[in-house]
Amino acid sequence: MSPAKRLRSRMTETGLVHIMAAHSPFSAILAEQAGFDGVWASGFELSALYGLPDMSLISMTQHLDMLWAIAGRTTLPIVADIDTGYGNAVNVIHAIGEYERAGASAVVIEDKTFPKVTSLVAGGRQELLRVEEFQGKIEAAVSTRRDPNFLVIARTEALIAGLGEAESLDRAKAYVKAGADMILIHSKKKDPSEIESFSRAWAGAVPLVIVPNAYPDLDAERVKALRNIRMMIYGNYGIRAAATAMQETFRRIIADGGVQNVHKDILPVEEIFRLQKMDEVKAAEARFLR
Ligand code: SPV
Ligand code: MG
Repeated sequence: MSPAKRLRSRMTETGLVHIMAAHSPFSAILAEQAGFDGVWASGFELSALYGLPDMSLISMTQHLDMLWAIAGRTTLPIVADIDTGYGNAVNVIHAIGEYERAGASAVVIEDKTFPKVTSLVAGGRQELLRVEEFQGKIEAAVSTRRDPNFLVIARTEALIAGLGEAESLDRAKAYVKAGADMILIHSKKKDPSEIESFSRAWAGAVPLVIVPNAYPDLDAERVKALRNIRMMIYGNYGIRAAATAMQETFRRIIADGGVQNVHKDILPVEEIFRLQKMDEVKAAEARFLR
């Protein structure tokens, strides 16, 4: 069964899949071992990994290279964050072909103009595309995919842009008409009221996706009660967790004048060997090195 088919089946079986942000093959390995249903090839996380803001500065090639590397180290389905699709509908056609070939099971395309501005930043300049133009991009994505199980998820940033629920609902319905398999509704409000209200008002034919980065209180139990959200993406938790650990450890090493204290508080190198599958290398050495 293809990873895309597995992702769809898992959504049907469990009613809600949990997708963890990954910015590297290593973080995808950790997500798989923790028990997530899939990984989110996050634009925000990869931008941060390069020390850059999430403003369309990372190229499609950089993102694709990382996705390809991730696909080589995890069996989990990969949901690719392709931002605005790197241009117009023609760019989307090219992108879908490349992302499917690289191993993605789904793409999320957002209805902002290129270059985009990261969604959660206070006072961000948020400009949305005309609905008809974005519909063309969704139609282009749907008609390009080869695997019918490959998900095309349309993301509306209407709430992020401050355009309100009615505009968000209208846009989401228009994107479903264009063939979107799911709608990602994003909000930067610190509480989940916008998302809960949208979800209650949503009578569309397809299920919803959320990214509870700004409103962490909306947990799986509350999400299930809303009944039409089938995917939760933990959009920046990988890089934030990594940054927390590195910041703290690096500070302590400077403060302590050495690693004598921190070494017992971080993973032993043997655990990294395990994650790197050193045992397989040793077995190959024993078998083939003559
Ligand atoms: C990402 O992780 O790249 C996202 C989610 O798109 S957010 O940064 O919250 O917009
Ligand atoms: Mg993103």
